[in-house]
Amino acid sequence: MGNIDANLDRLAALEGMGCSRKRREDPRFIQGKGTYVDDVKMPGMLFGVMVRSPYAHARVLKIDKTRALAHPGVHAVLTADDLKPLKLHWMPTLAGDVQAVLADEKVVFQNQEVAFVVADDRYVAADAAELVEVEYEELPVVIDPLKALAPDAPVIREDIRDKQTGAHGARSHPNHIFTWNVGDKDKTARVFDNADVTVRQEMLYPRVHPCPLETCGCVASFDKARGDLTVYITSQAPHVVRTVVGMLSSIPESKIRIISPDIGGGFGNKVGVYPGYVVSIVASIVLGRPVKWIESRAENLSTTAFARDYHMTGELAADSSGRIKALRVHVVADHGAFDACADPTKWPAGMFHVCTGSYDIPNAFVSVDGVYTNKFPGGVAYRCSFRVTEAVYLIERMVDVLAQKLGMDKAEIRLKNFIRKDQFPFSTPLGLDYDSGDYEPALRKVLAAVDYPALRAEQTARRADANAEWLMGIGIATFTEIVGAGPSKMCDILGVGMFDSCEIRVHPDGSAIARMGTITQGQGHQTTYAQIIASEAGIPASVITVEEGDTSTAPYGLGTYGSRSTPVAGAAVARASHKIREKARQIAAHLLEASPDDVEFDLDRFVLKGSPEQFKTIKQVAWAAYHNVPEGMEMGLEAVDYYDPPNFTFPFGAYACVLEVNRFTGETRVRRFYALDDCGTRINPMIIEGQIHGGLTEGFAVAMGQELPYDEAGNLLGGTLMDYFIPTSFETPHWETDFTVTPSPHHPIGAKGVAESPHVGSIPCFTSAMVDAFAHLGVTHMNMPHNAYRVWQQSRSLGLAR
Ligand code: MCN
Ligand code: CUM
Repeated sequence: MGNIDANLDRLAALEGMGCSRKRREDPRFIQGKGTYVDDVKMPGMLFGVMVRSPYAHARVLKIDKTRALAHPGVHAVLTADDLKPLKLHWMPTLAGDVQAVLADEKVVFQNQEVAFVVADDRYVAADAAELVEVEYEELPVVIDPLKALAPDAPVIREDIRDKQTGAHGARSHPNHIFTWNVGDKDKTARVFDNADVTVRQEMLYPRVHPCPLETCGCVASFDKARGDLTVYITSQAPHVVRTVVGMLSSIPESKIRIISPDIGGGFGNKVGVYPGYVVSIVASIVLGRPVKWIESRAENLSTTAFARDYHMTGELAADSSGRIKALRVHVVADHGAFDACADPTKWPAGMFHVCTGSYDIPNAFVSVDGVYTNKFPGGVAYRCSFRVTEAVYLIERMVDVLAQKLGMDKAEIRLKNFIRKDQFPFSTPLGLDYDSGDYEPALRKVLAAVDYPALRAEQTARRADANAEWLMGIGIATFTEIVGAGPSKMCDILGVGMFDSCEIRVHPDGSAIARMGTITQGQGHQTTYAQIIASEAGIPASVITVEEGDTSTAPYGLGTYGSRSTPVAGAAVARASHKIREKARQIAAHLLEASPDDVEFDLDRFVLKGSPEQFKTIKQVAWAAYHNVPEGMEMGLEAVDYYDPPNFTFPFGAYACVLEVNRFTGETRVRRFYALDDCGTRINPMIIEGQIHGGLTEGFAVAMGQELPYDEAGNLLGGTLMDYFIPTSFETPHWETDFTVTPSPHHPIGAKGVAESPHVGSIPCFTSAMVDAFAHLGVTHMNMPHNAYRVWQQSRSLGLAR
């Protein structure tokens, strides 16, 4: 008994995987002691402010900087003409397109970067920006992506008007970016032709924005004497920024240091390289002084990486029993005026082809047309797993629509079509190989938890009551996520494969530092990576420092997005830990004067097999590593691992939502939201729950209120927080969470990513519940956002409200 207690004490002291260790980063943050980019102050630092276009599409006839330059405190006003000799007026995007750094002869979206004013402080720069006189000639505007390919549509990108092929194949129109087809078109068509039942539904996933608390920004500092460039930057991928800056500037990467300090939320908004970064660097090189640029909220909401804007049409074919036979999808994807989608996969619609979802659908065909419009660029951001949000929304909506047509229950149709546990690994008709899953128990657990039959009975009673003011909607979503970009044969950024890395150094006293190629923006990496090392190498998490974000110290890595940190870098941590453990075992054997084969790892020590009283702790081994190692072994105890995963990981979940909808006002109340997630091996249950709460809250925001609409002239309506919905604790529902554990078979510790799942899964669940409130009246779909005004309109159109 005593032994077991002692072992439990040793286990607890490690704070390894499975332990809800408190977040190590929070004491700093809650005391206001974080260091964000805007906290960085350098001697002689200047400030840059952008001059932006008021028009969505216009020729730039003339830029007069005279008055701005004469303003006291102004050091420079940069325009495209100044960048031209440096060949920096255009830059490559992550999607194989080019983007104007500063407008070159024309502007193609409202708030596009036109000039950059550098001055002693931000106020002076802002005043001087007003003095830059730009003469525009307005051009006709294309806002609706469905009209972008019309023969007479205005040409947005005159720079590539005659380019017949883009980064993803043939282009059919000057506003056309790509057509991406996946699946078997003819076979799918035949199944549709012969199906018992087919359904078709158009839906819009509106343009939204992740709106992180901290906007984008940087401090660029070029040291002329040393020829070194240092950039503090809000980046989710600092090494990638270094490589891009190296390519653009021809400064060797060894002379570039990119530092992502604390980041106040990224959510995919901080993956790309933005004009503000580039011009700050140029300004610093030109002026020889550090230059800071920080976006305003409005600039962030109207120029840097939005999300979605997917106009989707889905079709399902099924037999009369509800067995799905085929899926067909067409998408018009609005990428804005430059294709700057932060999508590192080789597919132009990212992982959209996960849209067969959790279901065994034998035939599928998907076609996506990417188009240019006069809106700001982006598309991949906001807990999206590279278009999985859109894919899951589509299939979950379609399955609901089919159930309605067949008069089937929406839980039943899902249970009928799930991929079964014994079918994994499962190859989908669109070419993905799901690693593991166990969908049915997950949904059954949720149905039991919310007492689904009772909810349906209550709803039936409510529907029967003609005077009921509150309608009741029940939503279900059972989703399959795809995270962990990625196998480098499928994912790269500008040619760099998407491995990730970890370097661990164990110091003589047994404490350690782990340096990572990823960068936390709030996900708690400093806490959780240490837990993996604790479990896998026996070093207590409390003495492990985790460092990220400085390219001069961290091993090259591709950064944090697409919930890839756990599936990719987490695997590198485990494997580096195993290397440490193996070397330590050899040293322990040497100290125990035993053969390494007779020595085994046990939690925090190395034990002589058969005599557990004879052991060396990892702490003792660490000390020995610096003075007493076996003959011929290098001193020191460190390891590095670069991990290129063999496949993605496929987390999944089952969600249920109960919504109360006021038929007179359109007001809604989330009565219950139950989220069951399966992310394989769980490293820190508390952090997972926090991530899920965050993702659900953002899902609620998107489903219920967020959108970035435009008027016909290309003016962004709602690009400030006066209009853009950010839920506070007041609006946010109460979340109930649950889990199952289905490890990934190919990940060294069986872990899958989790951070985006709640966002991906909750949004269709909200819509499912919203539509369900009106389903008995024949409604099959309602577009987001489900704000009170729009819901009231729906209610009124059905005669339920005045
Ligand atoms: N985790 C775990 N066990 C697992 C999986 C994850 O304990 N099986 C823990 C990890 O150790 C990590 C956290 O959960 O501390 C998230 O891990 P993971 O799912 O691997 O996702 P990433 O760390 O790669 O985070 C990226 C993801 C993305 S793409 C967006 S968008 C998003 C999100 O994280 N942006 C965020 N969550 C965010 N949370 C905060 N606070 N801020 C953001 O900007
Ligand atoms: Cu798609 S948002 Mo996250 O990948 O940073």
